[in-house]
Amino acid sequence: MRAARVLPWFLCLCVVSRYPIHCGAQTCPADLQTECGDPSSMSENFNGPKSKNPMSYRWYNAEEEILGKKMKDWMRFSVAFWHTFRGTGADPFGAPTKLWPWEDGTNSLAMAKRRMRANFEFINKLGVDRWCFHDRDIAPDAKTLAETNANLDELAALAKELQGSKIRPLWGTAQLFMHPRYMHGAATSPEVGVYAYAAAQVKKAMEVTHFLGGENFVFWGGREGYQTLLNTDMKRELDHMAAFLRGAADWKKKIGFNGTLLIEPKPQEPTKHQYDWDAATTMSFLQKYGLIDEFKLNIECNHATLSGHSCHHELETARINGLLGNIDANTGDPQIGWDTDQFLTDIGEATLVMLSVVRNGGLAPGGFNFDAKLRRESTDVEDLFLAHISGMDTLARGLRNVAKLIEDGSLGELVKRRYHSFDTEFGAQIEGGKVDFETLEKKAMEWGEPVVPSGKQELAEIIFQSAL
Ligand code: XUL
Ligand code: CO
Repeated sequence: MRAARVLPWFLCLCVVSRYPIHCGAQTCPADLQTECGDPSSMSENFNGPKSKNPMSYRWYNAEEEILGKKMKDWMRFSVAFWHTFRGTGADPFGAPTKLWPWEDGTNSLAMAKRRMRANFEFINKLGVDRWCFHDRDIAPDAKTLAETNANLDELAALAKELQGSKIRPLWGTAQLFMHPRYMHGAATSPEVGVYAYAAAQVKKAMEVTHFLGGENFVFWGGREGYQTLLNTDMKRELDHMAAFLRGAADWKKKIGFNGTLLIEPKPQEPTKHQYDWDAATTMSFLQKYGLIDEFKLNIECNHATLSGHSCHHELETARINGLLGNIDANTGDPQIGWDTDQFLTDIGEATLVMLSVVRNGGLAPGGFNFDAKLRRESTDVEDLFLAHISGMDTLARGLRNVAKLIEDGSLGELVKRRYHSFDTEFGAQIEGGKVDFETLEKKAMEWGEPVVPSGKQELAEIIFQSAL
């Protein structure tokens, strides 16, 4: 029997890895009949920065309090099912490279269940409490929508059982870009049947997310955009997208789902121009269509750099407008122009990201979703652990750096000083919108040529660097 042949694979990992993690307890064996064991987690595996064991956390100490919150509550880490369990390493030039021991090469329901068990064993061992999924990653498509929904229900029931009382989806979403029916878009497809199908898919995916206790629901407009304006009525498509999102917000209320609805901006790929280009474009769309109170943003760092911004810029744009809901934690490659979805390993970048998170007072009910994948050439099961540990440690180190910057106070002081001239009675009147141009002209005449202070950028950079 195949199920019997698929050994508890993480047990195998314990044997083959050079870096033993907690190997005693195996959690949910691939054999569907066997009960799940007691999961042993790595989250207590904090060995500190001097550790030479890459299978331990050096900076992430889940229970440690930093800036008034436990690290785990600042971070709210989540594993992305699609990268970690559906990523094959295939690219336009080559075949899959990741032949995980639990995969049988089929897209069957039984395989989907085995994969789901692998997912929860991984999450438990990593010691995180959250996961993210697309409907179609976790359950196979069938011939009809009704049959596909039935598959999804089966997988949702299994996921609920495996989640136990601790694990929840950070967010769920509907995959509206892979199937050929969505080639012109989903909500922005010119074909009304596709619009209806997409709505039905979102409706069901939201119900499943709600059933699993999910905290957010994401809309990434995979193919909501255009390849050429010559064949596209942009206004009509944007109107359709707004109507679609309105319908989703209404459905959320109807089913009593309290999760946050999140839009994930991305400028291009797969389309040449995606409508949710960046945080500012998405915000203006939401404002125009009266949807601004129904949605927040899920900022992805690699998407930010594709749009010509830094991740910090996108986070701050979302934050200062009360729209920072979640972060898809990843990074791109400065020499590659597409969405490489790499785990974030740059400490400076992580510190800037955490600066926004701390200023936001945290992300809850959002968190950090590792929308990141192993490189094509990384093919060992232990690489999945190493990648997540490295990503978690990098952000944890960023948080520790932010604590240092706040404790030191000189960066905050430098910024405060920069606007010092507005910290006056007259400045306050301007900021309160109470000063007209005639009064300003009078002042300009009276004051004469202003003395303009230095921007102190180099000093700001020195202060920042000293915290890393
Ligand atoms: C694609 C991307 C997606 C969304 C979810 O670039 O980021 O994985 O996060 O659909
Ligand atoms: Co993403």
